[in-house]
Amino acid sequence: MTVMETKIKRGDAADGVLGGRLSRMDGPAKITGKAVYAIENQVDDVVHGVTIQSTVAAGTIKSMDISAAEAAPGVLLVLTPDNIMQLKSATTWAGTPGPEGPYLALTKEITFSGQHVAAVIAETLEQATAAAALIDVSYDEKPAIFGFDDPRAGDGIAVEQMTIEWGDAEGALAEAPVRIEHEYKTPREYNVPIEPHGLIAKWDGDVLTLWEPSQWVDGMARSYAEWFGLPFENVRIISPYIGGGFGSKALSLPHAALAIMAARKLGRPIKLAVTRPQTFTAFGGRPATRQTLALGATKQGRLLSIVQRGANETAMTGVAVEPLGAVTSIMYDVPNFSSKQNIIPVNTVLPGALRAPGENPSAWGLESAIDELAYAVGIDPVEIRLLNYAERDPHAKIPWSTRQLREAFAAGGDAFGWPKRSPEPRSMRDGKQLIGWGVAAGTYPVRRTPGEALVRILADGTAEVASSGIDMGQGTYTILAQTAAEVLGIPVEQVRVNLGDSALPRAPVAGGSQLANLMTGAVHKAALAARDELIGLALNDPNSPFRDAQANTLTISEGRILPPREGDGVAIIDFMRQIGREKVETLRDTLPEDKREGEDRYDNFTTMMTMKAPTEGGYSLHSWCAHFVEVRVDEDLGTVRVSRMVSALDSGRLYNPKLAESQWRGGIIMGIGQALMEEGIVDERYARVINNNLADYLVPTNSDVPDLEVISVGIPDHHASVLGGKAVGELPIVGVAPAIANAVFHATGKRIRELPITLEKLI
Ligand code: MCN
Ligand code: MOS
Repeated sequence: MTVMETKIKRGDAADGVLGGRLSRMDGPAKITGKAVYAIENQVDDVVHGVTIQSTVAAGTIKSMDISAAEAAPGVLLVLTPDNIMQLKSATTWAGTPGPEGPYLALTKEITFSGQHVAAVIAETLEQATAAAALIDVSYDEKPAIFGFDDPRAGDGIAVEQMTIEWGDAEGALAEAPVRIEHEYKTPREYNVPIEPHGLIAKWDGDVLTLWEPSQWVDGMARSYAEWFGLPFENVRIISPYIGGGFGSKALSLPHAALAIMAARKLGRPIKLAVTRPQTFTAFGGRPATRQTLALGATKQGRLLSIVQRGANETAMTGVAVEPLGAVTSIMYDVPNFSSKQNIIPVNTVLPGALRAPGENPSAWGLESAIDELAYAVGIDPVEIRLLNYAERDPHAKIPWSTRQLREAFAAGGDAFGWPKRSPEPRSMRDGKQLIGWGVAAGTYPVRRTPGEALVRILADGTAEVASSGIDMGQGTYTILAQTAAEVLGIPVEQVRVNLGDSALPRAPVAGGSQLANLMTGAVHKAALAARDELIGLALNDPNSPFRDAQANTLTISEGRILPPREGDGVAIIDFMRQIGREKVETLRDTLPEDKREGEDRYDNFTTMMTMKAPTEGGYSLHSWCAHFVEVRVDEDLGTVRVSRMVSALDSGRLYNPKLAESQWRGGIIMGIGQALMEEGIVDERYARVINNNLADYLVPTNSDVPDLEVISVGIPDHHASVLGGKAVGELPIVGVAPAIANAVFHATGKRIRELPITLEKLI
C-alpha cells in the first residue's frame, strides 16, 4: 500500500509540540527489536505452562486421567478443576461486585468448546506441551447451542437498559408513506492481535510481579489483587510494549489466574502464553449480532420513525452486550424512535470488546438501511443524510459540542469526486469489472475518566513523564512527550516517557478511545505545575540569578529560563546546579475535588465508576466521520476489491496528525476486513469456531488495501477535553462496512445484509 499524502494542512506546529507530526518515539525500539515484549523478559528459574481445552461445547467433565502427564519428563504440576486454588471473586470492570462465591479458573461444567480444562507446568515449554497431550478427558456431553441461529437458542433475554424510545415509533412507522424493513447481521469477529496473550508471573513472598501485555494495568492489577487476596499495592504489572490489543487486553483472564496460582504453588516464576488457536477461545471477540431495522419516511426522504430490534450472542455463563442502538439513536433527526435489544445465550466463550463495540454493528445496520431508503425515494445517498441531519443530539436533546459531519461529507465527497457518480446501480463499469461508489457515516463518543500523571524536571535539563497508561501502538508515548515538551519548553528529544507499569501514577483503561484526551490533560496539568514551580524557584531561590526579576516575567524555551527582555537566559541544567536542586517533581490528576481523597481512591482508576457519559455536562460529545468507497466487483467471479477510499473525520483537535491519520487508516483497514473477510465460522455440529488461525481467519493484507486518503475536518473542542481533542482510535472503523456494502449495491444491484460480503453471496 502506498500511503497517499493527505490533505491535512501541516500547519505551523513544530514536530516536537502538540499538533506536530513527530514520528513514534517508540518506533526505533520496536523496529530494531530493542523493545522487550512481556514474555520475552528473561526471568531466572522460570518454568513453562500450557493449557488444554475442552473438545466439547456443553456438558460436564466425567473423568480426567492426568497420571501419564504427571509422570512425563520435566512435569512439575498439573492443574485441574479438582486441585486449583479457589480464588476470591473480583469486582467487575464496571465497578459492581463480582459474582457470589469463589472465582474458579477451571470448572467441571463445560459451556463452550475451547474452555480451559487443565494446565500443565514443566521445566520446558516442549515438556509441558508433550505432557498436555497425554491428558485424557472424558465428558458427559450435552447438546450445545451453536449460535443464535440454532433453533433452540430462542429469542434470549431482554436487556432493559438498552431500550431507547421517544415519540410513537410503531404508530409513526405504520402510517409512514415509505417503509423499509430488513434484517442486518454480523458474524463473530476476533481481535487477533499479532502478540498473543501471555504472561510471566513471579512471586516474592506476598508481592506479585507480572510481565503481561495490558490495556489497563491498574484495572487488571486490581482483579489479580482481589482474586489472590492481596493489597492492591502488592501487585505490579509491567507492560511497556504491547503487540496490539484492539479491546482484548483490558481484563484479567483465566489462563493468567492459572499461571499465577501455579507460580504460587511451585514457588517458581512461570511463563504461560496462549497459542494462536487459543486466542479464539481464551477470550471472546465481537459477538455475532442481528438487528431488524425499520425506517419510516416521507416520499421526500424525511425520516418519520426508526424501529430497531436487535440481539447479540452471549455466553451461557456471562453477560456481554453489544449496544446496537448506539449510532441508531443519535445519527439522524427522527421524531419517533424505538430500539430494544436482547442477548441470546449460546455455547461460546464470553464475547468481549472489539474496536468500537456497539457503534460498529450499530452503524452497519443504520448506514445500510439509510442507503436502502435513499434508493427507495430516489435521493442521492449523501443528500438523504444531509436532509435528515441532526442539528442536536436527538436522544439526549442537548446540543453537540462540535459536529463537523456536514464538513466531512463536503470534504470527503469533494476529494472523492462524488458528484460524478451516476446514481443507477450497475451503471458504471470498466470492462468486466462493475464499479460501485458508496458512502456511510460513523461516530464514536468521547468518554472521560480521571487520569494521573507525574512530571519531573531533572538536574541534567531533561524531563520525565510517568503514567501507568499504555501504548499498544496508538502513540501515547509520543503525544505525552509532545505535551510535556510544549509546556516545559524543553526539546522533545529530552523528554522521556515511562508508561505501562502499575507502580506508576494511575491511568484508566486504554479503551473507549479516551486515553489520549485524558492523559494529555493530566500531563498538561502536571507540566504546568512543574513549570510554575521551576519559575517560582527562579524568582525566589537565594542562589537564583533571576531572584530580582518580577513575578510573571520569566519564560522557558528550548531548555532555557529566559529573562523578560534581552539576554539568552540560563540553561535549566545550569540553573538547577546553581540552586542545588536534583529535580522538580509534580503529580497531578484530573479528578474532580470531591473524588480526590478517601478510601475508595483507587476506585477512581481501577473501575469504570468514574467514567462520564458523553452527554454529561450539557453537551453531547462525539467524533464523526464519513467514508467514501469505490469497489470493483468482477462480474464473473463475484470478487470484491476496494479500489479507492476517501474518509473525512472529525476528532476535534489532533495532538499529532501523523499518528491520528495512522490510527484512522488502521481502523479503516480493519473495517475493510470486517466488510469482506472476517468471520468466525462455526461448525454447527460441534458448536466450535473452526477457522481459529491466521491462515483461515482472514484479515486484510497490503494487497487488499488501496490508497487511503484521510482528511481531518475537526476543530478544537474544549467541551470534549482540556486540549480540544476528541476520540480517534475506534472512530474510523465505524461506517466502513456499510460504505462498502453500499458501494457493492451500487456496483451490482445486490444488497448484502449479512457480513462479510463474500463472493458466494454475490453470484
Ligand atoms: N490522537 C491524536 N489526537 C487526538 C486523539 C488521539 O493525535 N485528539 C492520536 C494519538 O496518537 C493517540 C491515538 O490517536 O495515541 C489514539 O488516541 P485515543 O483515541 O484516545 O485512543 P486510546 O489511546 O484510548 O487507544 C485505545 C484505542 C482503542 S479503544 C482500540 S480498540 C485500539 C486503538 O486505540 N486498539 C489499537 N488503536 C489501536 N492501535 C494499535 N496500533 N493497536 C491497537 O490494539
Ligand atoms: Mo477498545 S475495543 O475500547 O479497547
